[in-house]
Amino acid sequence: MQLDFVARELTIKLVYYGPALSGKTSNLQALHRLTSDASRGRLMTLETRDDRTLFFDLLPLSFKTEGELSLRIKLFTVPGQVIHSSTRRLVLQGADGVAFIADSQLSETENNRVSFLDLRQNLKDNGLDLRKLPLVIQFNKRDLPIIRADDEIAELAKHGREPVYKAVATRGEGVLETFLGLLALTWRRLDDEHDFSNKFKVRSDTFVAALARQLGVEGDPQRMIDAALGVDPRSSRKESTS
Ligand SMILES: Nc1nc2c(ncn2[C@@H]2O[C@H](COP(=O)(O)OP(=O)(O)OP(=O)(O)O)[C@@H](O)[C@H]2O)c(=O)[nH]1
Ligand SMILES: [Mg+2]
Repeated sequence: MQLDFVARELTIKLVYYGPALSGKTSNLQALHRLTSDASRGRLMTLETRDDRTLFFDLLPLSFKTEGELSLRIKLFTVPGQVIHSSTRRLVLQGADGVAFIADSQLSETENNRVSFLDLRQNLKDNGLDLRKLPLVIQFNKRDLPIIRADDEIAELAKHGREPVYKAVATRGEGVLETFLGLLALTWRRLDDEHDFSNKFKVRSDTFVAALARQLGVEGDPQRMIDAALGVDPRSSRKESTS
């Protein structure tokens, strides 16, 4: 998070993390397609011909809030391939929230697990604690045939500490839900810590809905956020028992 108090401009950083080919870049591409140009900047991607992100993708978004605050959001993806660990660590620096994009295919279960451990380690190396960071989980590729069952994901969500969304990123399904859920969670955390809504006269309860409207989101943003399984993104995360 960066705050320019004089310009009244807040910049927050959200990172899409996960194993190789889970659909992180596809999420940003879908967000870019689904939003109007008024608030979104250019999507910058750098990949090889077979869809592998080499460094990172970046989608900048900017908003004028109802109060006196300008908000800039920088959405990053990390490169999922195992060899790019140091790049992932670099991209994670200063992250305010993370969306973990898991691949629903049964064959990818182990890769998801390894990537989640890698996230925890890279956060730690950056002085961040996974248990304290705003985090949502997306199970992507729900359209493929051999995937983890809905029941199993519901069960995981019930016992986990993070809101869980299901998605088909290539069709844009679940993409706005995941983004708005992460934004709601992250805003809540920052506002609790820094009292931005009071300082800048921003209405906290309608904050995410107002931003969603500026993004040109069709449909009810609140219902999209509520599509989460498990923990409600608008409430605090359950305290860790481990
Ligand atoms: N069937 C299906 N394919 C998907 C879905 N999401 C992404 N893909 C495909 O999976 C491949 C990898 O998607 P990317 O978005 O590039 O994956 P990534 O997570 O950015 O991969 P890295 O950059 O290597 O970490 C592409 O061929 C996508 O078209 C989905 O929901 N369903
Ligand atoms: Mg990518």
